[in-house]
Amino acid sequence: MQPIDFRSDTVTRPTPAMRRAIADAEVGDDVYGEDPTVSRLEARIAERLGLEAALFVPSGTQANQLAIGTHCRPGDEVLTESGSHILHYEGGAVPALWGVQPAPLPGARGLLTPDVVAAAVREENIHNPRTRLLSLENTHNRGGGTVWPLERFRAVVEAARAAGLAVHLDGARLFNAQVATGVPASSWAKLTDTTAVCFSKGLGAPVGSALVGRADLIREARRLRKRLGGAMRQAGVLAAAALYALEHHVDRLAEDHANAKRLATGLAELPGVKVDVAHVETNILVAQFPRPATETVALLARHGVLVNTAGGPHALRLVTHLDVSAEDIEEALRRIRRAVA
Ligand code: TLP
Repeated sequence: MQPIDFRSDTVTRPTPAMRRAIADAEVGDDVYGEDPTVSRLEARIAERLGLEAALFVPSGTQANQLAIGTHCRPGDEVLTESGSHILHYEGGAVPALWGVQPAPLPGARGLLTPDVVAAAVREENIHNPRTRLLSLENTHNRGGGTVWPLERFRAVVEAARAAGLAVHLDGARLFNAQVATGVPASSWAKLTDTTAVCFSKGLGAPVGSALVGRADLIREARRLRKRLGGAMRQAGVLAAAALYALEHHVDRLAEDHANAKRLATGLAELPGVKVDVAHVETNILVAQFPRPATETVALLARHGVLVNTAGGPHALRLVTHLDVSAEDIEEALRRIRRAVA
């Protein structure tokens, strides 16, 4: 039995057409600035997001960390929602790499309010860390794929600006937010100093992310990328996949969103399973199952459905993507129904 894999949208494999784009890529040594495909990708993503410059990096984690290292100095503080990826899933990098203190703020499904941000900014005083940066996430992963409504995002950014903070956006799934709302990704990005986007999530590229932002910040991030060992040579083979993904895999994210909604509706009909179907906005859903989460993960795996835990004792995360079809959703629901019967 072929497993149906909802662990993450990172598990996709490059399509035959993407593999052809990879094979045909024109390359050079990007450390010398001589890889035309990387340069094209950096120009294209900066333009798409309405920002000045971009840097191609191996991972979303590195894009976020380069932003923090660029905006902050040791002893500074970064404000971020308490469920954010930079707090939970980046190996403690914020303090480990930069000597920066993260301040977790209370949010609702990953979203903050201007008041919460304003209240968290510390006054200038020798006792206090300097509050330097606000880091937001759109869509919000642990929040369940939540999209930031643009006006709320703007209000929160304004609260940060009023306090003199820089603003970073972890937009690993920013194109999911675009497709779910019809609001261009640039509308959020243009309000930030730096935005990270991933090509290796819903867009289906095998590797790669970008840090996009003001030219002076991206120049500094380029230095830090070298320091972290993230400067790559003939990386055009990877950039070609990202370019292909940007061109061909953005609009189809709507299918992933429809599949997630259908999956949520089917799960909500199972005895003891709780899913907030109305809050499934993009390609991520969080469901509560009656048994402890790790037990359910193992049980479903035995029935050919792969999922991840999602933080809470009973919470599971299911993510739809390019390699899961509408038929796979129906088959997965049959398998899950059998497993929990
Ligand atoms: N998230 C992964 C895991 O790390 C949890 C996943 O499977 O969802 N920002 C956000 C919002 C992310 O969800 C991720 C990946 C990243 C950054 C980091 O990207 P990578 O994995 O490329 O370092």
